[in-house]
Amino acid sequence: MPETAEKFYLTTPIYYVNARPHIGHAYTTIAADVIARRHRLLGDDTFFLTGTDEHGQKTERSAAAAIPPQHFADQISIQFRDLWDRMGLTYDIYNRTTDVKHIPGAQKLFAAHYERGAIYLSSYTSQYCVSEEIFVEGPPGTIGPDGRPTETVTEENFFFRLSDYQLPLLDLIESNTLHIAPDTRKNEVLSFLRGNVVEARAQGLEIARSAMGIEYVKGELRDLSVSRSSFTWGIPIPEPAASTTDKKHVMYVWLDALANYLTGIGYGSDDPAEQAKFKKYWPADLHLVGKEITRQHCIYWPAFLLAAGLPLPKSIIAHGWLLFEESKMSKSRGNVVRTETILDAFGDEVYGKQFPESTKAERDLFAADVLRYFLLREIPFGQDGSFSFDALITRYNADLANGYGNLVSRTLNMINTSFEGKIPDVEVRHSEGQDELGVALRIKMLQVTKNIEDEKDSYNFTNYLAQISGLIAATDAYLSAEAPWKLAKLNDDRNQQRLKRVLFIAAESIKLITICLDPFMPFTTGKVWTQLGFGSTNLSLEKGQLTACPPGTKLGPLAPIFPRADKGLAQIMTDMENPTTPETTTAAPAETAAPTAPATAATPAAPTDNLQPATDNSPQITIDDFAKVDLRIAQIVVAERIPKADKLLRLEVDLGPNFPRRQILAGIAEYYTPESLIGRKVVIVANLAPRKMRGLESQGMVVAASIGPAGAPVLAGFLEEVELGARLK
Ligand code: ME8
Repeated sequence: MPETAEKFYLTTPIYYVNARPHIGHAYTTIAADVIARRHRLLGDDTFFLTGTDEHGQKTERSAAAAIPPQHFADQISIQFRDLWDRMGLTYDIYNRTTDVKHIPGAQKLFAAHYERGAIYLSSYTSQYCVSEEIFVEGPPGTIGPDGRPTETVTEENFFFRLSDYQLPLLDLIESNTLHIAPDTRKNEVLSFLRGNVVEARAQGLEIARSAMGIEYVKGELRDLSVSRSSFTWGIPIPEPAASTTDKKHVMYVWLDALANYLTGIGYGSDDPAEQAKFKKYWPADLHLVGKEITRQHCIYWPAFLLAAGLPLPKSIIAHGWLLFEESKMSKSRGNVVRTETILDAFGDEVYGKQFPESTKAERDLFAADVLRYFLLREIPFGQDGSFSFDALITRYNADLANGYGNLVSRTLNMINTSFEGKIPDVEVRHSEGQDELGVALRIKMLQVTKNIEDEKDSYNFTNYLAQISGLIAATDAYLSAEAPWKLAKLNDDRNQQRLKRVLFIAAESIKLITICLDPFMPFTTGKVWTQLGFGSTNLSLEKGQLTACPPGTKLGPLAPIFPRADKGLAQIMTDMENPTTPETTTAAPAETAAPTAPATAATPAAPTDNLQPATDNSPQITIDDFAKVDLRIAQIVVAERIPKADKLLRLEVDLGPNFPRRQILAGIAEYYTPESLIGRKVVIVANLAPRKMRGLESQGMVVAASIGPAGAPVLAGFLEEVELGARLK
């Protein structure tokens, strides 16, 4: 731990706004929050950045014509921010790439590249993967990293001379000047930078050596397109570059997004306070990212910084993926778990039942602690790990309800009954010789502290938390061996002294455990802290205070901290995520247009007497019947698969400013991908009685033609622009 206060600047990726957050996004942001809290606890001047990445082709397409992309981005960005706030995440800036402060900073970076000759204008044809916003090498039809065919892009673009940075990057990374962890990711980056030496040698190509003597293939790194001219949703490239072309270019979304790490702390601002902030915090101490965006952070980003004459970040750590049902949890696969499910289930069902008077905010914070602990204890940081509700409950009950919570409650309750709620007054050192178990536990406390300190920069959360679990178990074992409940019944002085010592040492251990767990579970450790009687003092890891537990401290009011979670909670959460089977198989398509009812929109009103069938066997209706059906124009703003429901998509539709947003379940998953729907204008039946399907309420129906023998749905749409909420008459 640093002896003096140091600055510490850390970042998460800024998330795309094309879909709502899931626990994969929460994973990175939680880990960053734990690191930020730990540094603050150590007294470091800490700055923690997160935010949203809002420009680019993907967002432009998602927004489509009717919702301006800005409006669309606003709607999704606020969902991320609201969730982080519900979870009590302590970011210092929530940076959005559409923010007025970001745009001049990103332009400044581009201009710096241009002025230093790192950017030139050219035109080319390449393959582009829109969902990852990256160029891909290969012929037309190449499959991109998202598993779909790439698109051919022929454009005039500005190019960044990435090829100039092959050797500088190799040297910086090999020498660890730019630290990349874990090693697997570092080696991946290095091998990409080196190229295939064996093959190149066989072809007679030039092989060179880096400063550390490692061979590499010269010219392996290609220049990178850093502007786009075929769409407009991005930051305009600045002068003087802009005047060198007739086309309107916007910055490549990755250059724009990476620049946020600079602009979030004041780069590009005229305000002296912002400039001072930049001077203080840059370079970043840590960029935390998921492993799939290592190349952008470990190759593009340092090259962009070198080209602008800016210092490099100190460290880039790439963690693994959360898997759900065996594959990477991702919005396009539809196998996501929403953090809100865990907040609501653990918060309301476990904490809310124990403390009915608690506020929703408290229940959220409690559940956020449970998720924080689980993700960082269960999955070795850097590796992929599976998420399951069962594992979450098992780990919670074992480590928190039975482990930490039980230790706190049995110790403090005994102090309450035996010593009128005051931490016993005892001079531990004088009696050490008589109390081997107590001495052993105190040695273990020091060992754990040292081990944790030795690992402070490894971000090995699993190991850190395992050490704390070990100390909890050792303290429990100490209590069982000393049996203070028996000592309490023996009234002689020797046994009373021993009782004091045992409870004092146990309290001391709980204090240490609580301090160590605080960055991981800030809400619940705060409660333990209050119960220990230190409510108003700050948790502090300063040297000398670790083991000091002032005797005579009056305990706060006691109550269980971690009520047991029932195994049935897993089913509740599963139902919240994977609602139950619909009653009939035709129920799902009926939410769009029943495939068996050709080309009809809504379920017709009940047949009126004496009316003849009009087409096929549809009865005639009157104009009044038709007027009952409220058909309106809506725009799909969220589209997600529903796990284990192959046919259904969950949509959220925007009906313009006069109506609230609503959720509709549509049986079109076999025909439309969620991404292709976002931003699309559709016709909905707005006054259909809501109905529950798979545990979710469908508040309307999307109108579609039903074609072919299978009744494939084709969504109704308009050729002209129509405003949201407009009624069809
Ligand atoms: O890539 N497991 O944004 P993004 C673990 N905008 N982490 C996961 C995850 C999973 N299953 N799914 C997502 C972008 N993440 C760019 C970044 S930065 C200048 C621009 C986390 O919305 C993880 O941190 O696709 C991953 O790197 C990030 O979300 C990707 O978020």
